[in-house]
Amino acid sequence: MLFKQLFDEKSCTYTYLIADLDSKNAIFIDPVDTNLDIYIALLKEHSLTLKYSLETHVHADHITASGMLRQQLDCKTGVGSLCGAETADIQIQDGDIFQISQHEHIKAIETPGHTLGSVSFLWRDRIFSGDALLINGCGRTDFQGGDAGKLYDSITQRIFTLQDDTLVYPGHDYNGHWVSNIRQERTTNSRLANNNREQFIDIMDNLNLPQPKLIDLAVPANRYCGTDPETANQAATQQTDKVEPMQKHLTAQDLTAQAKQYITEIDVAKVKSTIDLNAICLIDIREQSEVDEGCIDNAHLIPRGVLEFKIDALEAIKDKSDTILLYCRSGGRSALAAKALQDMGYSNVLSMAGGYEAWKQHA
Ligand SMILES: N[C@@H](CCC(=O)N[C@@H](CS)C(=O)NCC(=O)O)C(=O)O
Ligand SMILES: [Fe+2]
Repeated sequence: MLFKQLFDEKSCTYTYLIADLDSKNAIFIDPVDTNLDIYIALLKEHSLTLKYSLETHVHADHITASGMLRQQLDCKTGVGSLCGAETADIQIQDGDIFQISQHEHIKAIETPGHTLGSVSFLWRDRIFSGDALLINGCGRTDFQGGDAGKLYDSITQRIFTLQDDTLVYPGHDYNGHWVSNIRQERTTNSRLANNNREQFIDIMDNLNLPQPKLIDLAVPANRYCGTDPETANQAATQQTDKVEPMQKHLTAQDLTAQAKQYITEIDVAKVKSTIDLNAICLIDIREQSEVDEGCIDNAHLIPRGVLEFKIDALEAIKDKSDTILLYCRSGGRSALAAKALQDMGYSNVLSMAGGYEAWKQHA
């Protein structure tokens, strides 16, 4: 086997390459866009075929190289199913197995808290903990559906329950460390070792960190695997036609259909005949380039990528039970976004079926 830990100095991000030198299959975890050439050269050097490019979460501080790796190398991209990355080929769920070769696989473990959809990956005696567990630290919990209580549960119930000598490879390190193990983090991590759940939540709620510099750019971009929506969609379609997944995973379409079972969709005719759009909170969740072609009057413009952490600040919403109507281009993204807001406790969220396309067509 080949295992490499690569460091992006600008964002202090760790990227991992795991490859089987017999089958020549490889997987990247958390690749960074600016290092694409290094990744491709590395794969070439060892004559490797990239099977998967996986994300531990939709990152807020750098742009992923997953979409570009998919375009250039035909790999599958995988992102946690609650991350809102609808163009990822695989919507990762707890327990998903990524087969590298006949005898080698990586298992996904849901570890929400840093973000709603964060996952970790377990390979042999190594856990790739993303930004859930960092060395002597942990990921912040103040954006993208982050939740300190959930993070505490993920770390204590899903990560610290692994064997003591499991190696911990984090998603970032800002202090020059590169690897730890479960025993060390369980017994010495300054946020976790001597604190109970309430104390941990209190620490996390009072970090007062500045926002990552790239957050407004990175989160929306990473929801499209770091490439622009049009190209990402095309690549995803081509991939589905060309390569059979190694096993059954949820596709973006499956996920949208699933979300629609939990949310309330309303069609345009009904919106126009029954809803006073000035009396509710209307949110257009499309990207700016789509909004530039027209939008519904008085809609708040909050792209899907930043919805979870901008919605709380929206003055039009006084209470989590206020009516919120979401729309996108054709009704897929808004269904997923409605589910995400529901999960955050908003109890009266509607998704406009058919989106802005349907709105334009309805006289
Ligand atoms: N200064 C960095 C911010 C880095 C940051 O906030 N990183 C996140 C992970 S995406 C975190 O959880 N950091 C934990 C910490 O700083 O303790 C930037 O502008 O990008
Ligand atoms: Fe992060």
